Amino acid sequence: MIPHENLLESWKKAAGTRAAELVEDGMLVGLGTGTTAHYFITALGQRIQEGLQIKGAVSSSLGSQELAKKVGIPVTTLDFNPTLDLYIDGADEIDPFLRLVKGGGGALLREKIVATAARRFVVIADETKLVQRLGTHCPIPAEVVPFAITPVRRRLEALGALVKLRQKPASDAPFITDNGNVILDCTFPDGVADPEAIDTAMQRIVGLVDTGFFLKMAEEAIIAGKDGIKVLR
Ligand code: ABF
Repeated sequence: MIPHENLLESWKKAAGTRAAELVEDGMLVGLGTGTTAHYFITALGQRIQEGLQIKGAVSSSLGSQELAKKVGIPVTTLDFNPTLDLYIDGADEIDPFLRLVKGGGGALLREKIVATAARRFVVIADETKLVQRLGTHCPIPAEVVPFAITPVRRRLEALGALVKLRQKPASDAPFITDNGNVILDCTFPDGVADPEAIDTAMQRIVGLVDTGFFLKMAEEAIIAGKDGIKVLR
């Protein structure tokens, strides 16, 4: 059953707020993207208003950076601070091995760059994001150089994917990422039985910049749902 929207929002807020408690004085923090990360960033801003002093935060999207500035979080870049202490971000799907699909918001490449710059990545989500098999509820996004759309699409189809060029909401124009690329959303009809193998095959396609698979990256998940908050490791 799909939870009522208000309930879903309260779960996202609970996960985001709990994650803000992980931030300590002097940390360099990675800020995720999406509605759950939005609650985290807002809660972190609140803690900073109350006296928490972090060294700085790197955002995984221009949208998150704007929000961070608005709520008083000191922003920095990976050029000044290439190693972060902690990255907090949402996900579209989380499997029992903490393998993730991300990129529903289109920020997958920067999210992966920030995630790999961090010593610790904690994923935050409501319980509707938990799946037994990745690719069950959402497509696997691939960020692709616009020049290569057609050859990349053919190679993805040869891997068994149904491929759709992502469009801007309520428009015929393609969605363009913060890096000037497009997104090809790849649906695997029975989900993805072997994410590592499919990820490796996708990554080999020239012109495909990165995939929305985040494998062996998150070490912890804060999941909020009808029974409260659970931490998965
Ligand atoms: C980002 O936001 C993405 O990687 C993922 O697609 C999405 C999750 O969004 P939400 O928290 O709004 O469900 O983290």
